[in-house]
Amino acid sequence: MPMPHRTFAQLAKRRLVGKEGRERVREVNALLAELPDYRNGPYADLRKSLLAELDETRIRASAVHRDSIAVRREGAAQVALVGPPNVGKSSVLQALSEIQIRTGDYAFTTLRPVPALTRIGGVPVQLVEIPGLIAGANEDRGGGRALLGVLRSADAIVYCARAAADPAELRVVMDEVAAAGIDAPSCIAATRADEAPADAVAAIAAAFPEHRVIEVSVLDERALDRFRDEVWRLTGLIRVRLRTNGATDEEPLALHPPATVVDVADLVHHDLAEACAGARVWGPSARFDGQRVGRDHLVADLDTVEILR
Ligand SMILES: Nc1nc2c(ncn2[C@@H]2O[C@H](COP(=O)(O)OP(=O)(O)O)[C@@H](O)[C@H]2O)c(=O)[nH]1
Ligand SMILES: [Mg+2]
Repeated sequence: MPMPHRTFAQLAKRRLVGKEGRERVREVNALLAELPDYRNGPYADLRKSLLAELDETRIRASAVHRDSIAVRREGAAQVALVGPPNVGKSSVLQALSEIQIRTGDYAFTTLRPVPALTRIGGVPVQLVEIPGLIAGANEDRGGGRALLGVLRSADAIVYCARAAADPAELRVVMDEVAAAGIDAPSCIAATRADEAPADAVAAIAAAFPEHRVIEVSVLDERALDRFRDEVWRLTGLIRVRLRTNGATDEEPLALHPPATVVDVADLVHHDLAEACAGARVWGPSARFDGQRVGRDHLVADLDTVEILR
C-alpha cells in the first residue's frame, strides 16, 4: 500500500526545501522513482508537477549561469569605475572604447559589471564599470557582495562622482569599498563637469583631500585624454617601445617597474633575455639618444630600447 498522496506531496516539498540546481534535480528524480506509477488520479498529477519542477529547475540554473557577473581579464591592467548611479560611468566607458552600452537618466541602467577595452598610449587596458554599489553592499544589499568581489580583483579604482552632486553620495560608496577591505590605487573623476558650476570640482577636491580629482566630461576630448593619462598613472605600469634593425614598434610593451633591460628582453623571448648583452636606449632613462647600457639598466616609461646580443 503506497503512502497517501497528500503525505507524499508534503514529503516531496520538504525534501526540496533549500535545494537548487543539480542537487534539486537529483532529489526530484529520486522522488519520481519513489512515486507509485499510476496513470491517472492524484499520483499522476504529482508526477506531472515533479516533471515540471525539473524543467523549471534547469531553466533557473541556466539563468543563474547567464547572470554570472565574473569579468574575464584582458589587457595589461584592469581598472574599475565605481560610483553612484547616473554619474556617467557607462558614458565614459563608451567614450573610451568601441562598446555599445545602455546609458540613461534613471538609476541602475547597468546591472552587471561591464568590461571594455581601451587603448592608452597603445597599450590595451580593461575598464570595468561596477554598477549599483549602494549602502549595505557588504551585507549583500543590491547584490553588493558579488560586485565587491569583482572590484577586489581590479588593479586600480576610479571613483566617479557627478561634479555637481553632493560628495556624500560618493562617500557612501567609498565606505563600502573600504569596509570590504579593498585598497587599490585610486583617484576621483568629477564627472559630467560640463553641467556643473565652475567651483564644483574644487568642492569635490575639498571633500576628498586624500584623492587626486580629475574633471571629466564625455563632451570634452581633452578631458577624456587627461582621464586616460590618470588611468595609466594608476596602473603603475611603464611603456617601453622595442627597436629592431632601426625600426621602432608601434605598440609599446607594458611592464611593472622596476624593470631592467633584461626584463624587456624576457617579454619578447626567454632566449633573448639569455642572449642579451645590454641595450641602446632612447628616452627618459637615457642620458643621451642611443646610450649604450648594460643588462641591469632600469628602463623608464616611454623609453625606446634596442636589445643587443
Ligand atoms: N552633459 C553630460 N551628460 C552626461 C555626461 N556623462 C553622462 N551623461 C548623461 O548622464 C546620464 C547617466 O549616464 P550613465 O552613463 O548611464 O551613468 P551611469 O549610471 O553612471 O553609468 C545619461 O543621460 C548620460 O547621457 C557628460 O559628461 N556630460
Ligand atoms: Mg551605467
